[in-house]
Amino acid sequence: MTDINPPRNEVAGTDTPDRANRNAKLDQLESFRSDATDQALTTNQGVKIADNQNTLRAGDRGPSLLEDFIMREKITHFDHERIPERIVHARGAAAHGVFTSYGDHSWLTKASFLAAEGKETPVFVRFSTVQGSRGSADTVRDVRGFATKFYTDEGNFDLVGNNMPVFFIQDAIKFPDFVHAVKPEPHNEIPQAQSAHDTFWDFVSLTPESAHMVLWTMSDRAIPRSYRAMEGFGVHTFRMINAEGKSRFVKFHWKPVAGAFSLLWDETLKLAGKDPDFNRRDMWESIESGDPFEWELGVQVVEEEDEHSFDFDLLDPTKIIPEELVPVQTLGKMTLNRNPDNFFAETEQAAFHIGHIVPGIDFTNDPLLQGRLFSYTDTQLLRLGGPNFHEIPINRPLCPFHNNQRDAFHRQAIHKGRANYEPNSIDGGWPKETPPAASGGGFESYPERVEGHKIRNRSASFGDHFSQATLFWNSMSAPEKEHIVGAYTFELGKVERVFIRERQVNEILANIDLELARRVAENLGLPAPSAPSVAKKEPATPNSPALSLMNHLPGNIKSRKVAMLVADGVDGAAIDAFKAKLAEEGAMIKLIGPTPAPVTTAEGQKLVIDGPMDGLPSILFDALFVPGGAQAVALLEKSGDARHYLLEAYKHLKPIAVLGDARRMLAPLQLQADAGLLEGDSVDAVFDPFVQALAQHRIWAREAAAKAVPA
Ligand code: HDE
Repeated sequence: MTDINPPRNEVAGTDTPDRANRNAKLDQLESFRSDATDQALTTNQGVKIADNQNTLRAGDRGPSLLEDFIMREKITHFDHERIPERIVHARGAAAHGVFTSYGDHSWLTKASFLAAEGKETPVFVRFSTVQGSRGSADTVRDVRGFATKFYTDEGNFDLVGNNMPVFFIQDAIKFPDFVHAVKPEPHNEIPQAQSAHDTFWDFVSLTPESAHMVLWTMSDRAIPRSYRAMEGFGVHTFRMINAEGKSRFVKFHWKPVAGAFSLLWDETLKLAGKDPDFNRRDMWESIESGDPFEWELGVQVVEEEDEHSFDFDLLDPTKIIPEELVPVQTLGKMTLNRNPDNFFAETEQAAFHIGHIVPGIDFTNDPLLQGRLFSYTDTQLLRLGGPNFHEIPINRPLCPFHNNQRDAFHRQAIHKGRANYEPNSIDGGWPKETPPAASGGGFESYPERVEGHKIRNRSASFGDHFSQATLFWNSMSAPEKEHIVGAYTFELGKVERVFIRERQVNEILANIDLELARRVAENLGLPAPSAPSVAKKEPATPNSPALSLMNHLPGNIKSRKVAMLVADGVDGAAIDAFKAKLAEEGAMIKLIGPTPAPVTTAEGQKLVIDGPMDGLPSILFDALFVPGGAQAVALLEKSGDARHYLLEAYKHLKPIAVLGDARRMLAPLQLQADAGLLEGDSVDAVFDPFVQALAQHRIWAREAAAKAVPA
C-alpha cells in the first residue's frame, strides 16, 4: 500500500503567487505586482486604516457621516469595479508562456522572433467563447477565440485567431448584423450563449456565405474537450516578407501537441450546469500542476505567383487551403506554463489587435481582415477607457517604445523634455525614425500595387459558398456526421418559425449535401429536398483527412483524466497498481467517493477523496475505473449515484475498467463488455486495452448501444 493521498490543502501551488516559470515578460510584470503580505491595510493615499468594520457615525445608533473618507473611497472604488465586457469573446481565460523558434526562418520572414533556432519569445494567450457574456458557461456550442500576443524584441505581434479556419461572413460590414443575430434576442435577452434560436438561423439561412462556417460550428470542433486539444487558425491570408523584400502568402496554424478531440453534446449540456468553468479550470489546474499546454505554430505558404491558382480566392475568409494541397510547415513551439496572478489585471485587460504586427509580417486585402484593423483599437478605447491601454502592464511591449503621443486618460509614463513633436531641434530630434532594414529596421508596408474604381462590390471570385462546405462534410467520419446531423436538428428544433427551418434545409443544407439535408429534414418532420437550389460546384479535392478530428488523436493518454470510484472496503492494492501504471502514462487520477469524507480500504488504509460523486461527476473525466472489494461494491451497488456514474460514463462512450466484485454491477445495468468496457480479476488483465481505448478518446462503436442508456 502506498502513501495516503495528500490532503487537498497541501496540494502544491493552488494559491501560491510565487509561481516557478519566468520569462522576460513575467519579469517586467514583476515590478507591477502588489503583494500585501505583512503590510498594513491603508487607503489609496497610504493612510493606515484603524477600523475596516464600521462607518463613522454620530453615536452608536446615529446616521453615517459624509466626512468618512475611508468608507467613501472604498465604496466609490467598488461602484466602479466593472468595465464593459468585450462585445464578442467576453468569456475567456488566459495563460503566460513562451514561443520557441525551431530554426532560422529568414527565407520566409524577417520577423525577429522567427530568426534563430531556439529563440524564445514570451507570449500571453487568451482563449474565449464568442457569443456568451462573461459569466456564461465554457462548454456551449460556439467558436473558440485563440488570441496570442507575442512580446517580440521588435514590438508586439498579436495573432488573433479562432479554433476554426474560416468565418461566417466575407465582409466586415456584415459583422454587427451577424453578432446581433447570434447574441441573445433583443426583446427578452434569451437564450444566453446559444445559437439555437430564430434570429441566428434567420440570418445564416439568408446568408449563404456562412454555410461553410456554420457547418464547422455544428461539428464537434465547436465543443472542445480542452483548450489544449484545439487547433488554432489565423483564418485570413497574411503576408510574410523576407529581408530581400520577397513576399509570400501565409495561413497561420496552431497544431496542438495533445491532439484535437471534443466533448459529446450531452456532456456539454450537463457541464454547463455542473461545471460552467470546465475549460478554464482544466487549463488552470493543468498549468498549476506543472503540465503545460503546447502547440506548434505552422504556416501554409503560397508563392505570390500562385495567388490565382486555386479554385477559390485566397482573400476570401470563408475558404481553407486544404492541407493536402499545401502542407503546413512548422516554425516553432508554444508552451503555456504559467497562470496569471490576477484575472482582471491580466486576462480582462489584455488588448489584442490584428493590427499589431512586426516587420516581416503584413496584411492582405481580405475585406474581413481590413475591417478588423479598424475595430480592435476602437473597442479598446471604450473597454479600457482611453488610448493609453498599451501602457497597462499586460499590454506593454518588452522592447522600448517612444513617440510624441501625449496625455489622455490613465497616462502612466512621465515624458521628459520640451519637444513633443517631430521634427524638433530642441531635444536633439529624438525620438527619430528608423529606416527599413534587413533586421532591426523600421516597419515598411509591402508595396503591393493597387488600383481600382471606388465601388461597393463583392468580387465574383468570392461567389462559391458551398463546395468547401461539401468538402468538410465529405471528410467527416461516420460518428462526426452523426453529430452534425444531431446538432442541426437540435438547433433548428429550437427555431420557432418553420419557414426559417425550411429555408436552412432547402437553401443551405441541400447545397452542401443532399443526404445531410434529408436527414435533418426527416428529424424536423419536413419534406426532404430532392435537388440543390443552386448550380453546384464540386469541391476541387474530394476529401481532406486533415479536417476530421479522428485523424488528430495523439496516440497516448497523457494528461487524460481518470476517475476511480471508491467506497469503504475498496481493494486498495488494485488502486495503487492502477494509479502507478496510469501515472507512468502521464494520465491524471482522481478518487471519487460517496461523500468528501476519507474512505477506508479493505487493507485498513485511509484514502483522502478528491470529491464526491455529485461534486466530481463522470462528465468531468475521460475514463472510469471501478476497483473491487466486497464491502465497497455492496455499498456502490445500492447507490443510485454510483450506478448513474457508471451508466453516464458508458453513455458518453468512455473507457471503463471494472475489477473483481465490481463486475457484478454491470449486469443489472444491462451494460455489456466491448472494446472499452473491460472486466477482469487483476489490473494487468485490463490495463493495456484500457490505455488503448483511452488513446482512441471514445468508443465510437458503442454509440448506437449507448443511445438506449437512460443517463
Ligand atoms: Fe474579432 N473582435 N472581429 N474576430 N476577435 C474582437 O475585440 C471583429 C473575427 C477574435 O481574447 C473584439 O478586443 C470584427 C475573426 C478573437 O481579447 C472586436 C470582425 C476572428 C477575439 C472584434 C471580427 C476574430 C476577438 C471584441 C469582422 C478570427 C478575442 C473585444 C470584421 C480570425 C480577443 C476585442 C481577446 C475580439 C471585432 C472577426 C477573432 C469587437 C469587426 C474573423 C480571438 O474588436
